[in-house]
Amino acid sequence: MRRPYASRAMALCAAALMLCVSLLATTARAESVTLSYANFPPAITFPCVQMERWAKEVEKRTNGKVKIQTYPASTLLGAKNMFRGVVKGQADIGCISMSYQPGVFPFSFSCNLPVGFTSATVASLTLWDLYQKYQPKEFSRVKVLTMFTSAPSHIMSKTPVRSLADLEGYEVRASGTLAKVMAKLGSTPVAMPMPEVPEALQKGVIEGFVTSFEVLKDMNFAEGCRYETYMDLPVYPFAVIMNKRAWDGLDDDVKKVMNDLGREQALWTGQYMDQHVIEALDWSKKKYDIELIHLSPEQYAIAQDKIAPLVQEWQETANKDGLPAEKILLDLQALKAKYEKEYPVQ
Ligand code: DTR
Repeated sequence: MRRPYASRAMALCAAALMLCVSLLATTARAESVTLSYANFPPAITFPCVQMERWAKEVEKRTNGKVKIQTYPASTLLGAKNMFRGVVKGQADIGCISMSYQPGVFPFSFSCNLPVGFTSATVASLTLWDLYQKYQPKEFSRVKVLTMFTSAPSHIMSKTPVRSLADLEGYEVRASGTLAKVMAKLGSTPVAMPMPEVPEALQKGVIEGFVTSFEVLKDMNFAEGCRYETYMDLPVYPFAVIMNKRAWDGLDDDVKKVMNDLGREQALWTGQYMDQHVIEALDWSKKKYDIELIHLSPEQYAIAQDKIAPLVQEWQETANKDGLPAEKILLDLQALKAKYEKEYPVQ
């Protein structure tokens, strides 16, 4: 029995409406996607400052097609579960400090060694170029969007460190290779992610910590740690990683924007970091009258000699992990020399 005309017309209208809704939804999907970007330290610190810059650039360069919802200060994922969280898709994007997971990132630790980096700019470009060349398997489960490093590390402490003797048994926060560095110098390293340092200082668990100077301002450490000892210790490597399924779901034009940003963001972050260290030291001197301490040339040389063997130790471990360690170190030194010429320290 044929249905009355009216009900056939209503069925057609319903089908047309559903088609419009699905077309609108597809267009909307094609128009914009929002990606979550997790970060672990406070919003004012340099890993989060670079995150906000990257997010703004992606939104601008994709004409608003991609929006980035940022989550600083471990509000979505913390330092210790960042890598696993991104692999599992709990965040689309995340920033990791490889030094928090010794043994997991043997390749990245090449740039966490006492190899003489004098700036975050040179170290960041070196790390990025090495990653591009070697494509290490430690990042095979994610898409790496960019990489960068801290500036060289020094000691910031509640009590002054004026000689290596002052480091004997000295409880100091240091992660990754910097923990081994501090042990070689006779101190007692206590490894923890940066966000845990304020409480450890306040509770007296540590007397000081080792990292780059900008945290004197960014985390107001200058207030409680007024003694800063120049040590020219290794930088800390970072990577910004993306969940592979989220990456695969992006349109090709968006992937091109993000790929083009990779090296640019490494350079931007390195240059920001080097400039911000200068600003932070100036700010800390004016606000808290910090004391900048230089070891004697003899003590400085002894310290550098004590930690130099860590390079050979990494080489042996990295070879066991199947990495061409000697080749990586030769490339590292060549890239470092190239970028020191291109970006001389001010
Ligand atoms: N201390 C190293 C690297 C680092 C240097 N500045 C910051 C600021 C916020 C987080 C980490 C860092 C580290 O703990 O990874």
